[in-house]
Amino acid sequence: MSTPKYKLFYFNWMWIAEPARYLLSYVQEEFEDVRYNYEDWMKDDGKINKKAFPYGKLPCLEDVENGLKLGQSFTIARYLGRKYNLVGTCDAEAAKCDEYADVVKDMLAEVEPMWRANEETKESIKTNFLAKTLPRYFSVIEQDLKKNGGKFLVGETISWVDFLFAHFTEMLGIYLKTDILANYPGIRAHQKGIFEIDEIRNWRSARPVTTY
Ligand SMILES: N[C@@H](CCC(=O)N[C@@H](CS)C(=O)NCC(=O)O)C(=O)O
Repeated sequence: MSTPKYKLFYFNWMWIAEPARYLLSYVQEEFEDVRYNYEDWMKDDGKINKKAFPYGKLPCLEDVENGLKLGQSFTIARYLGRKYNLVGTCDAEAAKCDEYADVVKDMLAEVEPMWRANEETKESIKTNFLAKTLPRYFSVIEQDLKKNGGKFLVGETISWVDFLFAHFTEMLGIYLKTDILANYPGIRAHQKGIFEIDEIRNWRSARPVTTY
């Protein structure tokens, strides 16, 4: 068996590591998909060497060929995008990829406090998100997609942010238990198009089943 070129370390979730898994599947690079048990990680009993990972957090991508151990999920996805020419065709397109990724980051920053919030706070975060945050960003991206032909967010070819955006439009819907794409047929079609790519469909049917 050949040694995989990459090791991706995360928990047994999709959440912020899944765009990297999509990208590695799309470019058909073998990777070791290392999944820690979150409860074991949080025990802090020294059995897991957290210092081996940047900032003691996950995900971490190890690029075996050059020894790089990279933290920060969006940086990991962008790194793979750069390595495999999935960053648009000019600086302006690369910047638009970054812009859409930062939109996702803004949305995540609003919903992530729900993990630790009590029921009442959870409900108010969700209500605010669905009423204000989502329309603010999705109405723009819906139009951008339309202007761009519907298949890809940026330019005429697929980019790393297509995988990231398709993943989070699905993940946020699951997390909020709401059909967040009901008013955004263009974003729904974009997500469907990305998930129908052979390599992505294959990964989605082979990956471990997890809720998040
Ligand atoms: N901004 C970072 C966030 C990383 C992060 O907070 N990861 C969480 C899991 S989603 C983690 O490692 N939690 C365990 C810990 O902080 O010890 C990224 O996008 O990678």
